[in-house]
Amino acid sequence: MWKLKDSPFVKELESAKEAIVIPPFVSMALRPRPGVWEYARVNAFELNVDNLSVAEYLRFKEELVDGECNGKNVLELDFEPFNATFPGPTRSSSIGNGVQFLNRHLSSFMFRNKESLEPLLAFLRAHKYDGHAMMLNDRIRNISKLQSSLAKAEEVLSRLIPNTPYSDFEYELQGLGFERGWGDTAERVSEMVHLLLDILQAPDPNTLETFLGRIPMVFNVVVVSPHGYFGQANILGLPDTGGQTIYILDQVRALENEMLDKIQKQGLDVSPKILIVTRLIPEAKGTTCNQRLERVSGTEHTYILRVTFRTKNGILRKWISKFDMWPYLETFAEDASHEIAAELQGIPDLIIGNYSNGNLVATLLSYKLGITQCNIAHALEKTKYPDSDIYWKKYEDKYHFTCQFTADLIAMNNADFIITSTYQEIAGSKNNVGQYESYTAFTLPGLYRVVHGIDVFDPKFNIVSPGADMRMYFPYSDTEKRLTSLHGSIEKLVYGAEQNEEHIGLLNDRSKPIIFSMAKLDEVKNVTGLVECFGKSSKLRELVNLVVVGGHIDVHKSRDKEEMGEIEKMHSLIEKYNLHGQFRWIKAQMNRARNGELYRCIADVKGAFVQPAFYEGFGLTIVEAMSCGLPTFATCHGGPAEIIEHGICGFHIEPHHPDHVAAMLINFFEQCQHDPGYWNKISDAGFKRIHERYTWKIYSERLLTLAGVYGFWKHVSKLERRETRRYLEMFYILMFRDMVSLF
Ligand code: UDP
Ligand code: LCN
Repeated sequence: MWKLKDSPFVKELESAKEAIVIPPFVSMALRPRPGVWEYARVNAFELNVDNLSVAEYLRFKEELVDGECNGKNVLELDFEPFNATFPGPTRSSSIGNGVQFLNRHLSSFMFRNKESLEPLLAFLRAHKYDGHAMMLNDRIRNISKLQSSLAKAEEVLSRLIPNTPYSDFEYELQGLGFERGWGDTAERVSEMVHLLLDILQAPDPNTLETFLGRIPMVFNVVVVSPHGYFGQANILGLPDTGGQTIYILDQVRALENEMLDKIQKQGLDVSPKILIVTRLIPEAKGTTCNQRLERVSGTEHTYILRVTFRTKNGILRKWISKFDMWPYLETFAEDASHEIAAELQGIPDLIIGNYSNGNLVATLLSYKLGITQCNIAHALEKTKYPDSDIYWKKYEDKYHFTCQFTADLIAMNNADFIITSTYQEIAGSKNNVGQYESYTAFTLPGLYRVVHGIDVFDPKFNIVSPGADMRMYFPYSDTEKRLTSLHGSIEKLVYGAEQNEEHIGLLNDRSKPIIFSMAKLDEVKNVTGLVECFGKSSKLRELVNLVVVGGHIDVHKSRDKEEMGEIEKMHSLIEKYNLHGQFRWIKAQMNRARNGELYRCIADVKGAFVQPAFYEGFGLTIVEAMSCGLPTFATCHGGPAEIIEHGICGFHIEPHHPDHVAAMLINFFEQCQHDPGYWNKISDAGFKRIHERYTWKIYSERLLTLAGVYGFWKHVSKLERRETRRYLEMFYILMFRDMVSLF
């Protein structure tokens, strides 16, 4: 028998992500696969279906907002025409691998004949550091000469033993037209020479990527992260200060090591420099955020450079929320450009923005200085707050999302490349919309309508996942490295009888494993949801204890409204479910070394880590816990769904169904009771997963290769995107400036 549910129409409906009902019409946004959208309208009276254009759909959607949509001449933003002639991949599975696509496409295009190789030659000849030529000198003026010189160099090098230092044959190569930058030994120079000869003969995208990745192009890097308290001590748990800060501090260490290694291997004697540009906060609350310059520990050439926020009325002295920063950023960027120039005695080669505010500043700087721009979002707020675009007015006072989404559009379209921690960040999954994808088409009624905001197929997107600092987050079984001197203080933290501002609650039965969670006490992190789920399940409470780290215990110590609400909720849950004896709440912990050991101590008692957020951009705590060998249960909404392979190296949980979460935890701990090998199996697989995919070493190698490749293509092709930048400039001046003037 024919069933309605098997009909093509119902199949289509299954891909609907949104439906708007304004009788007699039902308009739908259909998403047959990640990154691909179609729009349709059903007339429920006449039972017919029409396709809609994106603009028609958005116009219909605007009708939800009283009267706002009636304005006929709404500003429509459309970035599609700028990229229309530039192909992108079409398969959803290729999203996030932009560099590969770009190399394949552009190498076939560029290497059609000898003339089309000229830009490569110009690029190699333009290479300089501090005014000194690198790679090629004036003796090589055309491709034929380059080819013949390479052949001669090959001959010279073949006569040398592989580890002959560059200085021994520098003079001879210089005579052939080569300068430093090819390698530090005969062996490495000869590898580079072969790579280039191969490219000139028969270009292959992988060879091209290896060659470009090796050319020393990045010596000075600027990383921008204006919000929160950016420092190295006493900052975690302060407002707006979490994973992003950790990410950047780990990132710059890894990047410096990789740059030093690369520079040395290419035979150069150059010191790189990395500057993290952030806000200087005069009232720094016991942190170093009032210092202009601070060296990053564990590095030689990396500094935090702080620049004040100022207006015509003077310097802003206090911390302000990331949601209120928009009016300060243009002046901040201007001031920062002078400070950067003073520190570097030149301009950076690469600028990396972080989060919406940092990416906007990176945009202003890259526009001004003409340098390669990389964006990192960490988390885009749009997907965190459902309908924050269409109902923007509801959120405006508290969050100023109009500024944020406008800044996001400008920054993501200006960036040369964007790196994300996961695929889902770009294009979601089969059923969930990606963070960037949510900018494809949306409307801010009364302000503007975006018909093509960003294309997730754009080859600027690349997945480069972060890791965890292995000096701190290593497996519990690595007994020799264990920080046993911290065990006394951890013991007190978890089991100590004292009830104070640092910790409350007791664990009466120490023989039980511990479920552990650590996060900022924001609503979206849903730590209170985990406590409630535990409180409600007598079976789970029988099997395990619960320990959570986060926020303040004393509500009067908090300065953050959202956190205050969560603190009060936590206290009331303790009473409501009478958690005494089975639950411990520890305030936010700032000592990362001890936090690493804490994860391992939880592993010692065969516990598990639970990350119950309603939404998590990436989730560094998950990588940390798994690095320590702690079996991990994490939200299926956002990045964790990708870090963990469900049932193999951890588990996905659905925070909206706490009963299921409890059942999964019960099932896990019961299984561990019957078969203690099960815990080890998940623990080992978790560690293996991180080791293979989520390390800072893999990250920094990749990031530098991308900087090289995008820098090259920007130089030699139309990727400079001048027309897009002009359009963005107008949008910035006419729209964004106006918005921030209303603060
Ligand atoms: N963290 C910490 N102490 C706390 C809470 C969090 O050291 O009390 C650290 C945690 O170890 C992790 C980071 O802060 O390195 C949080 O990053 P994540 O990506 O999990 O979330 P975010 O806070 O960035 O949303
Ligand atoms: C911000 C977040 O919200 C987290 O999900 C990430 O792990 C963190 O930044 C680092 O990228």
